[in-house]
Amino acid sequence: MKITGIRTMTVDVPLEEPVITAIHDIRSIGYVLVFVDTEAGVTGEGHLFSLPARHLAPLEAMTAVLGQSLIGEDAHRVEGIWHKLWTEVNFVGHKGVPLFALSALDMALWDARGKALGQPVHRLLGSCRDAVPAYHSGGLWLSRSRDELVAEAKTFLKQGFRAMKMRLGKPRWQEDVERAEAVRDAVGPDIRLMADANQGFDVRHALRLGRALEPVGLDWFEEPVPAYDVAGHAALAAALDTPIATGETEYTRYGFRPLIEAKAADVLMPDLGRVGGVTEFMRVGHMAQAWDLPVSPHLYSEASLQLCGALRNCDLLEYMPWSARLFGDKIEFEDGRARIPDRPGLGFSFDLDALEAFRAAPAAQSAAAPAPKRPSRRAAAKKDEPPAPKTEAKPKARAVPKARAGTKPEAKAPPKPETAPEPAPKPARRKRRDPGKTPWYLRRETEDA
Ligand code: SMN
Ligand code: MG
Repeated sequence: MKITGIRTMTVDVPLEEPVITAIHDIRSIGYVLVFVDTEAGVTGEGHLFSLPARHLAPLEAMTAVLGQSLIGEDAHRVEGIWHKLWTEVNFVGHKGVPLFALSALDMALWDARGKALGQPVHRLLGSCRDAVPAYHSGGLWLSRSRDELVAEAKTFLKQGFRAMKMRLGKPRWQEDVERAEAVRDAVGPDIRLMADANQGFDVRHALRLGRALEPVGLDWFEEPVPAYDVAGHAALAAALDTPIATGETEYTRYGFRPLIEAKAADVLMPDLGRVGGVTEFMRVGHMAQAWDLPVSPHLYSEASLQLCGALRNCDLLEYMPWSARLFGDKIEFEDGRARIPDRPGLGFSFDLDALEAFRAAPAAQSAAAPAPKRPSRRAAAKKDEPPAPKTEAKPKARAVPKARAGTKPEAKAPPKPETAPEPAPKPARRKRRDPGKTPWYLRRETEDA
């Protein structure tokens, strides 16, 4: 199934309310959507998200450039393509922006494979379950008062969730303990409760807090210290009965291997858009099986369902409602469990009509915009946060045709990639590229010949 084109599109979706964690002040989420067109008429869709949305421009550029290496390849050869891209980004790096791009492209390839074969991705990978327990992660923020925490936890219960995650990071560790106790009292002993410190503490603070939290019976204590402090995580994992979870900022199996070797994590949390896509997530999941460790996907709730459906040790989904607005299809819940979709591919297609209103500002503009001022942690934790900026239709300035999933390429003339960076200054609509004028760094071997 020959790949004929790669298209990208960026959207910036405002949140209903600002999200404050120990290290985040999030007002909107930026997404790069990527479309892999094939001569079979199937289009695979992948995506990555960016915090802050201002960083979309380099992420999109890398995705578009790397995507050029897919043209002419067989979309079913995901393993081969993964290694081709991995080799290509050796110089710029096997972490960061290149890995986001590789991840989104790999996601789109699996989606295309599934659509072409009429099978959900979990079945292509080898299925193990039809539904997975999900924990609600879209609340219980640091900015909530104790009463608000309790009320929100009860709302999640009413919605059917049997698991949820709160955030930690109050300046006084005693306050974090009081808040966790209040949530535990509100939900009862049988609900799975997790707590995420978002890397906000040093080891001593985390140890004191972790010891005081043991009676709360947390399912895990997430990122208690900075992610790069593997020894710190290991010390906490050894000292506490509460499991330690980490890994959301790691790239590839080479990021997870040292965590396992150092016994720094009881739960590994690969992020589909960062770890290296579906292909690499599976590798990390299988590597974790050799140590009998569970993995729980970080964000990417919709697409990650396919991994939960394919990995025996991936048995708890993080449900974050943010990305729901990207897709026409919605996650189906029953008694706090999310159904693994049986629709072909990843099972969630972009709702392009709805996303039109969220088209991101052009790259140059967003790159030039000043970074928003970050409030101090103390100020951020205060309850009276400013309201989220109003949703506005952004100017449609990107010179790309509206991306359409599943569109058939025209007969005999497969669509050319339309979003690869071009040397020519901003044409109103990108023209079909004459192969002879393709810049050398985007040219395929066949074109060189
Ligand atoms: C998290 C990460 C990024 C944005 C918001 C929240 C958090 C999680 O670490 O694990 O959900
Ligand atoms: Mg986290």
